[in-house]
Amino acid sequence: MDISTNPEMADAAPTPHEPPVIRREDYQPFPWLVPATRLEFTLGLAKTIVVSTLQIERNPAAQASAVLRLDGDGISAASVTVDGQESSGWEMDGDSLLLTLPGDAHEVSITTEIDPSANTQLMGLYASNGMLCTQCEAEGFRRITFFPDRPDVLSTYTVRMAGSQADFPVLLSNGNKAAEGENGDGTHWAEWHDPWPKPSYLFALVAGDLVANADSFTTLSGREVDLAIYVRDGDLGRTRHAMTSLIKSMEWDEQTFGREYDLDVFNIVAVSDFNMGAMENKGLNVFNTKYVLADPETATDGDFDGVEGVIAHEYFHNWSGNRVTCRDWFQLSLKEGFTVLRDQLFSQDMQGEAVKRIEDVRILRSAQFPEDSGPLAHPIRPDSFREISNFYTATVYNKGAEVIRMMRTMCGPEAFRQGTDLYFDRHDGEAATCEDFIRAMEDGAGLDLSQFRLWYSQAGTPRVDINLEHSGDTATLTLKQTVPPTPGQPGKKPMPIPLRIALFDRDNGSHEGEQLIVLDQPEQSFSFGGFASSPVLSVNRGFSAPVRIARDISDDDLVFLAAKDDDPFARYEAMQDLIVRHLTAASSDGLDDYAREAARRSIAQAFEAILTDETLDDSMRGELMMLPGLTYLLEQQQVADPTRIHEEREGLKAWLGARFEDGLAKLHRRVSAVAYSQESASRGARKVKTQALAYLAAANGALASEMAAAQYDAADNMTDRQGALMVLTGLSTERRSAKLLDFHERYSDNELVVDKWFALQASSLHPEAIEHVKALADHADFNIRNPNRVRSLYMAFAANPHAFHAADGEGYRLIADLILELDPINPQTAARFVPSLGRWRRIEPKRSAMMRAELERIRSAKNLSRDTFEQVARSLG
Ligand code: 0A1
Ligand code: ZN
Repeated sequence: MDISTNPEMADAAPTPHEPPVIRREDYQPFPWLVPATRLEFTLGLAKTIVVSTLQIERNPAAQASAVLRLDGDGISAASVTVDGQESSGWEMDGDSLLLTLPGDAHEVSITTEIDPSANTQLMGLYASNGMLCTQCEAEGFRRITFFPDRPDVLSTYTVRMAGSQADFPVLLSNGNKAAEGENGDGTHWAEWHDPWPKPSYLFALVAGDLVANADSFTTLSGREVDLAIYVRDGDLGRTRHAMTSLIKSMEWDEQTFGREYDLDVFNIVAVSDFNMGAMENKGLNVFNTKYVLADPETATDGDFDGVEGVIAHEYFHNWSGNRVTCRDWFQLSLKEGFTVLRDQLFSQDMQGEAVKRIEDVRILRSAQFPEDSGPLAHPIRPDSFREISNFYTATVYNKGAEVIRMMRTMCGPEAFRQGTDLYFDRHDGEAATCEDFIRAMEDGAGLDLSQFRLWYSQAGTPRVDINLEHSGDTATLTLKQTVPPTPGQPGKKPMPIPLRIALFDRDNGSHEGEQLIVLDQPEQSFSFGGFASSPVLSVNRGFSAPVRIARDISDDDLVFLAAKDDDPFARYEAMQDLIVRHLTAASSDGLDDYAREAARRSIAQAFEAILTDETLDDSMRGELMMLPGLTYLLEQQQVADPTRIHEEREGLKAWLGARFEDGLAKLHRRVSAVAYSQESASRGARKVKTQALAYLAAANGALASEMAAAQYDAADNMTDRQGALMVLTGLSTERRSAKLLDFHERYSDNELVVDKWFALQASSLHPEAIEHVKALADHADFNIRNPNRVRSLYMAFAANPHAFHAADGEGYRLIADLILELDPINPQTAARFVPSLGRWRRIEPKRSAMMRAELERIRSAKNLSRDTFEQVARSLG
């Protein structure tokens, strides 16, 4: 029998070259300082020569060592000189270069030669559409040259690059341009100098045939900053929104956090081949085109928001990440959690707090909650890893942001600002730790965070059980917290959980003011006087703590809150709770017809109020109309049957669609008359337009197909057109193929829109979605080397429950095959598909066994990357 199909044998087989575990507690400062670095590049797509010259001196704060260990990855040194003399005193230890040095300070120069066109991992220096660009976070710099590639070694960089004038008319690096010139032989050169000491992960270089949208910004203290967004010719017309977002971000950070920009230029470059969203390299941010290019014709409202949020995120890193960086990669949340919070607060101010908060919570629950309750759970400050790329997670980013947001909730925005001011003052120019941030918050914001530190070390989403009793004129709230066990952390301590609450008088529909209570014991009671009758509890308002709430509350009270709560998040939450409860019950124990009908009627009552409430703006109406996502629903059960939940959810959608057919059609008509703009009312109109269509499609395919085709044809923007096509793609109608064809033809020269075309089909409700995905993998436009394209087909598919969880296991096989094919090409992207299979323990036994078998099959493959190995091993763990 083939070893790959026999789990026992696979278990028994020793794993060759198991990548080592790196532990936070083993941190040691680097024995050498590198005050200055000079890099000289002779650029070519297939051959680039790099000469790096490091000024080094002993680090008085570290244990002395005569050996300088420089990290490398897949490179070799053509020559090494020390103080100008060719050296023979070096050797390779695996990928590292070791150099024994006699003195306290030296100049070390190393020459390497690399082939960017062969770099399919997109880490280090690589080629994308004829241009050269870099990605160095977290450990890509070592693929360019030998260096202490760790975030606590800060150096000033001078970069000289030379290359063909025709191929690379634009030559960019970090900092300010110092000089440039032509060589007279068809090549030219530029020299850049970045005065701010930085770790190697913030190094960047770009060389290519690019055009720029240029603008300028004057900082609060009067510094003139030249801004430029570089894109390929032809994309320039779609950079305006990114530029506006950048300028708004710069203003906002001055006003809200007192942070000013610190160079004379700020450049952004868009690349089509990129593993993540974007990268905050000092003065030279490199972006996935997805987060730069947007115009109404080709980008949805969601895309516009994505651009604004990511532009802000990367810009904000200039302080939270670059001026104050991380001591080691275990501290990643120090820069990422804080920067996500900063970008969330910015977007709240730009777009409106209520809807943005709801969206952020939805992301947390669909991406981070499952991580926290699965085999890959880890604290926001992890204790160990094998491959750091696997820790750019929703936990480090989004839960990290929630943890800092809780600090802000407990001390208020003014004290919070004092805390962040102190943090930036104290640690400017340093590589800091999460502990440094916590101390600055204690000292600057006046918080006592001794127990709160547990949020940094304990994984798992706390659960809070809530009970409200009423007797006499007193309401007593009893809260109980449990933090579930997670891998490596069987027992947990109680954590401080700040909860914003309000008690509503059920007769007059109002409350006497919101209060903040902090649950910091396993169990605690709080009493409130002055209630002649039992109040309705609104809890975790604004989602003040990233916890699961289990509340003992009637459907009637949820209907009350869904209609009346003055906290928009709490109102949304009441609606969600009502539906989650029903769908969970219906898909686990099963419901008799009477119980199902009764629950649906409660939901309908709240739904009707939402459809007809004239005080609601459409953006908020759209949020309230949204059914809870499947991932979140799956989370509610210890062991779930995804198909069953999916069917119950679709069943409810169809039932609501039928019951409110007239109301939904009327709503669709009303909002279809609203003209396109980026104003909130117009965006809200588009949101509910497609929502209405989706409900109608579940109930009355023929009607919805006609309406969707009309919406598609009438659309003067991508939000409406994509929404209509999404609905059509899920239906078995002739219009489906006609419009899909039309869409592809219309936008075939726009990669980002073609990505949408792939994703729409891979995530569709169509019963043959899995067959469509298989066919699309052979489509001429599919390219496994382009991460956006891979994600648009396979991430969308892995998140499509009825297709991915197909009863015969075909969906699991497809994803496992993809992981195996992609791993040797781009391990970072391949490893990101593992978590979809990793949830096998929480899925019903038949599917669970098939998911596990696919993980075993991957594990038994030869030469797995560190990335994929680690994720698979933890998932099987
Ligand atoms: N620091 C970036 C995220 C990032 C991390 C790794 C990358 O390598 C492929 C790229 C980007 C951010 O938070 O935006
Ligand atoms: Zn970031």
